[in-house]
Amino acid sequence: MRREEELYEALVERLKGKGIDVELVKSKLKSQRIETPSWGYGDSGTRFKVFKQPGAARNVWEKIQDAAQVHKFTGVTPTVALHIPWDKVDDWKALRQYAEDLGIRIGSINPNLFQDDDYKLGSVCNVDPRIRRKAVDHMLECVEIMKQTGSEVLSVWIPDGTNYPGQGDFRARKRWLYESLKEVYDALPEGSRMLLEYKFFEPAFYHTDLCDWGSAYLMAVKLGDKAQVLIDLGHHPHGTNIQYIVAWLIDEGKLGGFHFNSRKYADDDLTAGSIDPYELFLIYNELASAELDPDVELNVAYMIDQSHNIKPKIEAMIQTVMTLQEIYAKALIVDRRSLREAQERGDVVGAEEILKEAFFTDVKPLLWKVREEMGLDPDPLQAYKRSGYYERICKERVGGESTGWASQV
Ligand code: PSV
Ligand code: MN
Repeated sequence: MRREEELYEALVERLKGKGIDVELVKSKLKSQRIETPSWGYGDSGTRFKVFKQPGAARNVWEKIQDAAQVHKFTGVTPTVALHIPWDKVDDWKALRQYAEDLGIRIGSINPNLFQDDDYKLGSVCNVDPRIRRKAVDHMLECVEIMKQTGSEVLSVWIPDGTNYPGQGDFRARKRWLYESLKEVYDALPEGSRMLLEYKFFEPAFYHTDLCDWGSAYLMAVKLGDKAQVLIDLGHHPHGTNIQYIVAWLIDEGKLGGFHFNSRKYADDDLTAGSIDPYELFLIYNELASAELDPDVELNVAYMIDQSHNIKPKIEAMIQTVMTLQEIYAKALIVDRRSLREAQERGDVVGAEEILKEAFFTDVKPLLWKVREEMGLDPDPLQAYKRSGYYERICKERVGGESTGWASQV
């Protein structure tokens, strides 16, 4: 027997001994879906410098090519998120077809309300009705794009806020925010959703209009069933218990989506799980616990929101996807029956140990088996590196302008 097979058999034996349904865990891992962001494939940087990378995608067509590569090697990333106007094209039907021919689909549509000179003092919360109109019209344009691309998610991040006390009227801005979102909400295509992403600071530094899960939740409730909250892991003050927010939003039926990334200091868009994998595990633990509960209805769009400023972009994306698979697997093998019993006994140490045991279990043999059964290479990162794709795009993608963070267009 091969060593991988032996390790897999030993793990299965151990998990079965704890009453874990290994086939269920494997089927959950096979049906895991993660959306990658078009902007993660193009050049990006900080406000100090964009370091251009050889082979980086220059336009949406090349971004889709790269997203398709990530799906080819991981098998779990069949959709790509677009950012408008960075990814704007004349013929949406052609773009949709192009993606489908490469084996993927267009996922969420992300309006951009932060890179137009008119938005200096805000978009939908701007004191000037002309600018508020422009921002709403841009979101309505994104709704049209959803219809043409078959997208079911409008992912809205409102960057509005103020930099100084007295600069704006909080209550008036709140009403403008709601009115604007309501007009867009009412135009959403049948069967689609609006996800509201909050962020506590940046680009504004004194206050932000949609700053936390409470404000996003409130807006989502006022708007209606098609509006839900999106959690971007980089958008909280230090020390925030994100897993608790996850649990509350799930329980209220208002958790709609995730932007996976990681951060050390601020919204750095670092690789998910790179700074605190245990935090990511505790977040996934809440998700897995709800998924395995027959009384809970969940419809969560799992998306990556990362800009790979110094890592090779496709490698970084595959690394992220593999991390999300590994952490999800660890959450799926938590011994939930023993955990509940420990909680009922008031056994604090025992309960915590159950979580730690799952977290520290090496689930790689399980993922190896799952990938083999999916007809994939068990090591997507190495398989991609061997494929020669990177060398090819470095030769082919020379010159030309980039769309996205690097160009600000
Ligand atoms: C804002 O920081 C954000 O998280 C939003 O999701 C934007 O769409 C994205 O980053 C742009 O990179
Ligand atoms: Mn985000």
